[in-house]
Amino acid sequence: MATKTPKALAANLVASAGPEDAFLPRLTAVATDMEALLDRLLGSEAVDGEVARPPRLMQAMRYASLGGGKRLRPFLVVETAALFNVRRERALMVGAALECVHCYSLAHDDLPAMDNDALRRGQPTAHRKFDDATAILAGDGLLTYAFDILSRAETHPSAAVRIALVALLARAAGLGGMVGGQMLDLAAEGRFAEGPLALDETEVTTLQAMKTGALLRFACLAGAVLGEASADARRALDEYGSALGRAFQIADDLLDVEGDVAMVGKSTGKDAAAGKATLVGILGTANAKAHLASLVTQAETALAPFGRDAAVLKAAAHFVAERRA
Ligand code: GRG
Repeated sequence: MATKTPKALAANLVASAGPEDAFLPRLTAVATDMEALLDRLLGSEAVDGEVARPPRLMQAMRYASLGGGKRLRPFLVVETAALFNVRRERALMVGAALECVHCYSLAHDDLPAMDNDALRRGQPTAHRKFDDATAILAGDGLLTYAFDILSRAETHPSAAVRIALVALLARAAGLGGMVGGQMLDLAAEGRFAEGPLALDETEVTTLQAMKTGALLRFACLAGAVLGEASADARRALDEYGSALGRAFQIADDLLDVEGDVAMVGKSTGKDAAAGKATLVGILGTANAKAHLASLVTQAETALAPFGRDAAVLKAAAHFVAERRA
């Protein structure tokens, strides 16, 4: 399978483009900009305060973060920030920080101690390409670098805005967010001495809001923080981001059941085999699809205060629900 360039990804995603014509070109534009920005940020020259950048670690960090991915999270930062006329370069910096966290989570999730996956974005996973220790350190390096990026004046001239972004991302990514959700996920699978943790629909929804939803919600809120938006606007984007995150996870679970490995770019059929707690497993495929449709409506409704300006974000909600990769 070839590396997924922004253009190749767009070709794969055409089937799920949604009703808004502008959506795919705008997603592709962010993916192209993100590639260039991450390439620059992950250069071989040490920056002020660093001692040196070990080449093997740099290569692994670049491998885990460049040359693939839909860049949906940076797209959401850029497009929510655009509602408040935030300069695109600033939103891209926040998108790059968020993508570093996302790519770290994928590299760590693929490790033998977690999901033990061989394939990610149509390529060997980071630990298969390098080795376990290097993949762990590459993930650690990406996570730490995210906060370096957020701290830079290039991200926003206001230190208060930068601190707000740091706190929001730390909470989305950590104990009460993605890492906490991953812990619950492994516990539900029965990875620990206590045996499998049985979860009902509400508990699975909470787990997913943490594991996957928290970073997507951050992406939508970050635009409002960058734009120093009103409390009402923040609330609206928070609701949009939460519904989008839930929709994303159900769509991901459906892809695991119904997806084609060549299109999805990672192994499929693993959730049921591993005994993972999913809403598709609890509700059944048909009910999960109905729930997914209602979450798309919720996401669209939350955007009402922004009128036509939010058309591309509405299209994003459809894309998330209907994507094939
Ligand atoms: C290891 C701390 C830690 C957390 C892992 C995100 C996560 C938690 C695990 C990934 C497993 C997984 C497949 C989750 C489902 C949702 C998800 C994050 C899918 C991948 O995101 P996409 O589709 O990927 O946006 P691309 O490749 O487009 O960036």
